[in-house]
Amino acid sequence: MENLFNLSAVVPAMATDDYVGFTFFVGCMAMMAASAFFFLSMNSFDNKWRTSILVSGLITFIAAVHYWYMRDYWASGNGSPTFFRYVDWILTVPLMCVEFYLILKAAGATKQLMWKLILLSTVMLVAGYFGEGVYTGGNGPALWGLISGLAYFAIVYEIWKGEASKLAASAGGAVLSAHKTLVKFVVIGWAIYPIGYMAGTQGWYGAAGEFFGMPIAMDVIYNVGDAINKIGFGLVVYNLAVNSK
Ligand SMILES: *C/C=C(C)/C=C/C=C(C)/C=C/C1=C(C)CCCC1(C)C
Repeated sequence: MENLFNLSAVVPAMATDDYVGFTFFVGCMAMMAASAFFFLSMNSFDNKWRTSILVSGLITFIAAVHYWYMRDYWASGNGSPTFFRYVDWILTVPLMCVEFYLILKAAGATKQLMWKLILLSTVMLVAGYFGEGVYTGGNGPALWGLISGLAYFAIVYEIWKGEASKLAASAGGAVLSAHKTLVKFVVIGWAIYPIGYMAGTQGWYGAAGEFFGMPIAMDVIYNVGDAINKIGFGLVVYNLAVNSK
């Protein structure tokens, strides 16, 4: 009964030298702040941009909820929250694909293009989860990582050289430049994740893992990647709405 009033016994405290836990904590705060920013600014834009800004806010909000949980999971000494990490991604990455569709819709983007990107991102993430959480022995992580990587390259091709890039070129102006920036996020920003994966799983690429020092660093890499990509993506869309108000 007395424990009821002793918060430290109920809420796990995070050690001040726990730098991995700290990145979960800061990540959570950043996602919350970004969500408030996107949601509150939404109504100041023209109708045609509101859904895009709403989706930006949903991406960071879903991440904020997961980071809240993952921060706790980590602080309680459970290690890497692999399952919830992937639940977060399987919800937010398809929404990032929806962003591409939304900004290119006026230029003629089809639902088919949207579903293609969503399907590829699902393959990329399910394969990644198999390698990181299910088939973790032997060649498992390398094999599933390769399959995941192929789906990743297919996404890059589609938005950089494929149909999406042609639509962006035909739209021109602010839409084209926003599309180009989003492509850079996918090519450079998303490439952070396979590095985290190599640091956290066993495989021929072991040197990467050893250099970074195993699972601990993997979460730092993923947390930094999420902050850059989720908030950055949202800001590109926000900037597009501002520029073409
Ligand atoms: C907000 C979360 C985002 C943008 C997550 C993106 C995740 C990836 C691009 C993950 C990619 C992976 C590979 C390309 C190979 C190894 C396995 C993954 C899943 C880490």
